[in-house]
Amino acid sequence: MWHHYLSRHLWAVLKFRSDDVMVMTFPKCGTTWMQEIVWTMLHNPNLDNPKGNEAIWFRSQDISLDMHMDAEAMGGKLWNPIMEKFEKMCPGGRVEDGVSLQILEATAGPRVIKCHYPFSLLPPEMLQSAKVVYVTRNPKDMMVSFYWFWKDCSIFEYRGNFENCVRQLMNGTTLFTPYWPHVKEAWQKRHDSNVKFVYYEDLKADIMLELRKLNEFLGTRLCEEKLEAVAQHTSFSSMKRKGDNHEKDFFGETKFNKNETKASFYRKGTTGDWKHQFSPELQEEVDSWIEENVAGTDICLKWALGQ
Ligand code: PPS
Repeated sequence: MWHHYLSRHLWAVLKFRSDDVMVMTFPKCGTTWMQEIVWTMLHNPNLDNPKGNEAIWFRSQDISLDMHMDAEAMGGKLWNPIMEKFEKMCPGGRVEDGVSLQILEATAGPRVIKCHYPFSLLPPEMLQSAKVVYVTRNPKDMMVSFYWFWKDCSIFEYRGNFENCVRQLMNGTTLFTPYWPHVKEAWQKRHDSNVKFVYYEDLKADIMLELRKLNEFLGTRLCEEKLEAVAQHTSFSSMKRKGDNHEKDFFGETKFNKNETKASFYRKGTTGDWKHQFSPELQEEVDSWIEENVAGTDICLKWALGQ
């Protein structure tokens, strides 16, 4: 489905620009956090840009979202709230030509583009112009986050349990899998001058250190005081406070079954939550999967084993 969609629409329409910044991730690894960080550094360093009050999902388009708009792929169900917003943002636009793409075309630079596709599905020449910030996370925490998102977001109608979800992620039978090639392709490109490889765990451990590195990578030249302000503005509590109100705008009333579960897109925002979710047997299985896949590579994820 991806290849069909990509060749039919995406690369025919999307032209990368020299000031584009793409936030690329396997889902649930810290995409939204990084989108807000990059957008704020580029567009709102004084925290006075009124656009900053809009949901990040409207300021930073997701090029992998259009795939979900395919009525057939989603069992005929379109993301209505997004479509309504799209009509306002892009009058006269045609859904079948790619919603995010048309909004992106009309977006003033520097654009912050969200993407869950791996490098191998992107045109190689992209890196001659656009910069890519790739974020990854302990795969076990990604799995927990993935599960709760699928379970609580009513639009997916996910009926599996945690183990089912983990197995689908491991055997590559769910959206955006396979996981390993996604991470490994980015890892291989980590020394490219237009690529910044970031760990969610490093952002959690020392946000200022990571912001200083991003400042250099993006060429934003923000002083320490401004970086401090960005750190505050993009902290989990700050993003959750604003973001919980934005969820309805983006996903519509039915998105999370809030009354039953108090669920939210901004769920916990921590590292190591997997310890509360995995049985010892499942942990062993996932650890073996990680071990097998990092064997023979220098990819830095061995620290995710055991613990
Ligand atoms: S998505 O749907 O793929 O775009 O999701 P993604 O944004 O990649 O991942 C969602 C998880 O990131 C957490 N999150 C944050 N953590 C720390 N700080 C900030 N500011 C932040 N914003 C979002 C979010 O809570 C999800 O993780 P879990 O573990 O589910 O809480």
